[in-house]
Amino acid sequence: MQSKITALLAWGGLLGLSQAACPFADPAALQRRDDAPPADILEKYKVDDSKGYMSSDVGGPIGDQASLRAGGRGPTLLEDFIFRQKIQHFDHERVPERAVHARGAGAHGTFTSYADWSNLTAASFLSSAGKKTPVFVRFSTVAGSRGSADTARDVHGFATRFYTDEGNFDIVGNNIPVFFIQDAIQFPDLIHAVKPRPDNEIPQAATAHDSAWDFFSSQPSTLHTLFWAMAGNGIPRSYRHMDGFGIHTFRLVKEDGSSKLVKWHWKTRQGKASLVWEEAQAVAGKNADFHRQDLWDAIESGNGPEWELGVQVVDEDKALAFGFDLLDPTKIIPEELVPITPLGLMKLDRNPTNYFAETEQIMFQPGHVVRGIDFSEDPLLQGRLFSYLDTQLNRNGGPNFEQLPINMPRAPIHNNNRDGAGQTFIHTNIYPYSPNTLNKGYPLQANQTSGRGFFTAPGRRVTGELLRELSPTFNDHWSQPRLFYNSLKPVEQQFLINAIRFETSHIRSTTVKQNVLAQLNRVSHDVAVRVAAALGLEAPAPDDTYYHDNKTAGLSIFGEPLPTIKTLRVGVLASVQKNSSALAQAGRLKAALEKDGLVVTVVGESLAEGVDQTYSAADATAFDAVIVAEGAERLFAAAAASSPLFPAGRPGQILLDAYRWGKPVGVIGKAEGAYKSAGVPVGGKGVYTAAGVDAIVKDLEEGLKTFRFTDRFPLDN
Ligand code: HDE
Repeated sequence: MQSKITALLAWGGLLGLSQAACPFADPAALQRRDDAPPADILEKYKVDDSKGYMSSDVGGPIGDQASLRAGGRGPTLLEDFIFRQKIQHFDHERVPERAVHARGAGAHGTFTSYADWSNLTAASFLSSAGKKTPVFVRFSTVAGSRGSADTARDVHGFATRFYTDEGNFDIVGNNIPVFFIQDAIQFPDLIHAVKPRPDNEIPQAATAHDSAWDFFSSQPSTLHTLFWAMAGNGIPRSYRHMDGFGIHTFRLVKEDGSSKLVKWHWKTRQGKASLVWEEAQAVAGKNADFHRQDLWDAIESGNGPEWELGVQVVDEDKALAFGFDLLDPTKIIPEELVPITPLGLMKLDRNPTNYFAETEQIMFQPGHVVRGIDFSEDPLLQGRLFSYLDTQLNRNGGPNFEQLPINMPRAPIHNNNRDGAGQTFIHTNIYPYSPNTLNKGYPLQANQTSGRGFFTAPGRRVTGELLRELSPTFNDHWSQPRLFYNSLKPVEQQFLINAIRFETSHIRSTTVKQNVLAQLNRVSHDVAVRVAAALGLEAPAPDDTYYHDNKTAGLSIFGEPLPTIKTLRVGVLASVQKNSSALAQAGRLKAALEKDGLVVTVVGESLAEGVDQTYSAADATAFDAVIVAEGAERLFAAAAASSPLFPAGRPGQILLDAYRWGKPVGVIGKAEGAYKSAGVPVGGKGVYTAAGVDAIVKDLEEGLKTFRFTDRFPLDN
């Protein structure tokens, strides 16, 4: 009897749904805005399966490894509720994946305000120095489906939820500060054009096809974003090595109602870094989870990434002062014109406990704003304010998705919204309407002066005739892509051109190719000529209406040294069989590099002690730098290619690929032979030789700051 009682108690705990566990168990709390629910709502919903008996969804103990049948060889019975419940739940395990941004990864963290920003906004999470707000961030690619590879060339989502003490605030941004279109009504067209072909669903997570470039070249507002995506921003080294942007102009509103126009920026503290395209394609095959893994590992190792949140602030009457319209989401405000005011720091330091419950079910909306933050009339933003709510209804199958633990605000909720599928609140108020007298008028109406309510910035004035067209202030699609191109280093311009060549070489239609060249030519004759050469077509004559020589700082990715090399990954190639002292040296090298926060993998022929990975599995895609330990160079020799333990030539291939992709490489000991047999030219920048461990560590760490040695990549001229 005693043991039965213990077991019952255990089941109650397992389900995690006891009275004490409900965050709103105390109905009186619902009546008072100042009585916030517990900070860590998620903890209350965690289910610990490490003890107790298996139970059905309604709590009775069950065994579920065989279905109930009539006789050992007979049919399964309809009465088998255990079978039905298990299979039925499985059949409904999926919700629709996101229509865009389906592939992603997320993490928890904290945002800390640097100061009291009441000179800018009434937002409570920015109201004092050191104020901390929990956040969840989801990074993503746009075009690919949920199972697509992380390193597809794409715009990357950077969506942040602040669980502020005055409700949830989402910055649903990207890693590129501009967008393809200016009016939300064109979004389905854009996405239909970039998604795979409707007949055969090819290609997955790629824009290298006719329809994408047909749309891009017919809709020149896409050019600016396209240029960013074709440069390193489309293939970041990791989510940690990219900036984020809110893109649209928003408003910050002060207590007194005055407002300013702002653009949100997330600046990475890890430094910006990008893959190179040949590498990104190889990574997609070797490790489709490359970015997801990187974020997870960095957080698990205690090196969670950080971003500084900042704003560019512009007076309300200056929306047209810069030669373009601040309501046009295809434009940046160069930082020389309006510098960024840093507001606070975000650190991600906790991985999700359950991918589906947290990362998949978080439902961001640009419409999730808090007091002190207001929208602008940007027509892209205006459309998004409808779309995200609508899509969440579709994904969740009902209106109660904000009650899911990952979506639930850390502020009390009181309103007259009722019922619907999956309602989890047990409302005690039997007068769910306003105005009322029977519930003493509760919940009260909040506004600017009572209840710290929302208020629309009084600075917003809307007048005008009804028209179905964009303002002529949105018409220049070519000056800013040119500004972007001018601001890149020559090798980055080359990468951009190589990317456009790659993409456009997949186009079959000559008309589309010609249209692409015509648009590129409006941005830059140089780009058009160089792309046309690869397509075997003539570039049109210069079309110089929008040509200029302006540049802006801070857009370059390659060539800026990284502020930190912590968590970058080094592969140390050693030979177990032929030279055990190489393994000992690899161990010393590993210890020295790990002291500086690098992640080191020692590669050997087999998983002997001291070896982390075998040549049969290791690959240059997994390393930011490769070092060959003394004696291992023999592995590179042709004779070693016949080793039964790994595919022909693997060790040399790892060194060569690392070199080809611009990474620092080094050899300890007899370097020349090793480099020669791998096919790596000796003596260039970032190609190190050293007598011992100490000497190589210094060189290598310098090399990792440089990250990529871009002089290894040929330029057109
Ligand atoms: Fe989105 N977008 N979007 N988007 N977007 C979605 O919402 C949409 C746009 C962005 O990690 C969807 O929950 C329209 C700009 C991110 O969960 C959907 C328009 C920017 C994410 C949707 C845009 C973004 C989404 C799909 C044109 C950068 C992933 C599932 C007006 C500022 C968020 C979902 C996450 C997701 C619609 C344009 C960023 C369908 C109609 C501009 C980071 O609602």
